[in-house]
Amino acid sequence: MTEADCIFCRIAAGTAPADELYRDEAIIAFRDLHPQAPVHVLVVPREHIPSLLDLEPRHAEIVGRLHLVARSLAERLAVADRGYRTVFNCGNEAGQSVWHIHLHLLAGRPMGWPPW
Ligand code: IU
Repeated sequence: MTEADCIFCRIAAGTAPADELYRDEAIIAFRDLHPQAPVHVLVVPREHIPSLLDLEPRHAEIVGRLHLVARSLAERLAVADRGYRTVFNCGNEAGQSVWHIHLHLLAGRPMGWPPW
């Protein structure tokens, strides 16, 4: 998988469509194409990092910023008070299907634990 083939790199570059909610120099956020909750947003670094296993110490700030953007979107979408869930899936058994890290922001319905 090269960056040219990566759907999230293409969305970040503006060459693939997405229902975008946020964009800055390092992060984009857009609604998930197959939402699993009334609010389901993906918060994505523009840098192509295939998996959490590829994180390096230099990524510490961007990973923290993904959570700050998720919180700000939860507030903007008026779900922060009820509660929301953030999830990174890492690897096949965790259900990762797009190999460019992304933080799921899910909200708008009660959620069970543990996840299946
Ligand atoms: P996962 O954690 O890698 O499984 O999450 C990938 C998500 O990306 C999944 O929820 C898909 O519905 C979503 N998605 C998308 O929003 N737009 C796309 O073009 C593709 C996947 I491909």
